Amino acid sequence: MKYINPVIKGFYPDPSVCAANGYFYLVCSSFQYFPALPLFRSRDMIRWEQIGHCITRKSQLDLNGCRASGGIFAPTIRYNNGRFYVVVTNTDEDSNFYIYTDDIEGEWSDPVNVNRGGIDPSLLFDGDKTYFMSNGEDDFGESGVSLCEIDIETGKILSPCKCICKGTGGRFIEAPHLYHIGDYYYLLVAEGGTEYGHTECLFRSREPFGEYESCPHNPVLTNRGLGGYPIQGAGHADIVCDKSGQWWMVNLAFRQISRWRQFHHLGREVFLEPVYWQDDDWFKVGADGTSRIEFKVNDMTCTYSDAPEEYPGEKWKLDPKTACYIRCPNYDNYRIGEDGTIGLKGTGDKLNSNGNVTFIGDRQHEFDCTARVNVCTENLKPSVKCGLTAYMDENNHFDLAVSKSDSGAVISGVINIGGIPVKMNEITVSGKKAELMIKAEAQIYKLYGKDGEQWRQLAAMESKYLSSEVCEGFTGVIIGIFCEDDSENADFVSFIME
Ligand code: 6LW
Repeated sequence: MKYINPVIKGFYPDPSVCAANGYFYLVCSSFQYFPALPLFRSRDMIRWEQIGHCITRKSQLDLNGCRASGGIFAPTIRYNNGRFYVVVTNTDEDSNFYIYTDDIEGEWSDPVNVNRGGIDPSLLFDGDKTYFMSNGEDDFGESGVSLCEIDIETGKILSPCKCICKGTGGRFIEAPHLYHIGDYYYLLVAEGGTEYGHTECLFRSREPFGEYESCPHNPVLTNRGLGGYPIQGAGHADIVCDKSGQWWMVNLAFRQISRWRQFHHLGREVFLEPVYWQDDDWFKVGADGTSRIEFKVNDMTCTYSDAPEEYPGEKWKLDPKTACYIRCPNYDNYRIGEDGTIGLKGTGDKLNSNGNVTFIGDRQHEFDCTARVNVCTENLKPSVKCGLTAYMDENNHFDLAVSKSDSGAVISGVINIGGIPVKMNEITVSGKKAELMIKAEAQIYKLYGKDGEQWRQLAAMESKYLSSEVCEGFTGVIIGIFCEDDSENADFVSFIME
């Protein structure tokens, strides 16, 4: 079997996976975006389809005022007795909760709170017991991975919470996942932080509360030694066994924009590695503990190569299954047509604020990406500003902004870096529409407006200014359309997707 990493491209960090009913299911973090917790399905761990989101109702989650890269962090998905569970942190409220469903294609429950601190919660179903863990302080003030037993019906804590692992010494011990396999409890944790020093470490114990011993070849996964390699930051992992008995690890990592430019703006993505059990009941991961671009997986071992040199390009589109909104969308301000037409009604909330701007977007999955949209300008009001944006967060985004002018509409290229908007060039267009295009390459974004028959470049900026290294935070670029309107009697503006 041969496959190319990442297996899920674009901003889908902190993957967690489980197997059920002949499928694998995977969830990711979503931070300030709604619906929250993207949910994927696969038959083979390689080809993934996003089937929806686990949090779709505002009664499940209020993201009002949520900071960029705040909100929903690091879920874990598990399946037990016919029921799926996702346990997660809302960092804006410092709360840990789980939701569940018996119908993976349907709605998920309201949150059940677990009164424990820390982030990156996880569950282990073990016989008739359910264990809850997170990284944070235990009942005795000890920091690390803290474990307790809970009642899965109510979320009530049933035992003292005890620190079971402090890691191998790397900073930021995170993302604990506990498994009962054979005679051991195996604990996977990430260490080193989610940047270039990221690692994944393995521990085991005969009892859930410890003592845990460290795997002799820790970290079991890291790319920190592969300077200049296109894939960096491998860590934050979960494992699962397929029907043939082969174990797999999913983890996050990111693609840096070029060999010697240590920036990434597409977000942390989902990578897959084969897991090989050893005679001593430890396991090894991937290519000697590293994540690589192309794997060939055999029964007892794997080989890898670094093809492809270039990832394919993409034509960006808004897919209703995968699209997302910023914070708390008011769905009355959106009209999504079957024919590729979208109506957006602006409010006083701006793209540059931490409010609920009228915005719908979808992830950029490839470095090379073209996004095209036409805005109907016929009835554009003077109070409207709308357009197309490559959006990292409210302070960092590259926009094509359309507004009304005496002779038609003006298209401006506006670069926002660090919260400072700089207008580059603009053109005035007559006629019924303003045609907009963003063309991205690994190292640069170019923004165009159509002037008669000619595309005119209205702005250009290096992609590194939308990267996590510059903007901080945990998200990746989402390309979207937006509309702002300060007036009392705002109306819909039509966008036609090309
Ligand atoms: C998440 C932490 C991490 O909570 O990043 O890579 C944080 N690891 O485990 C946000 O995604």
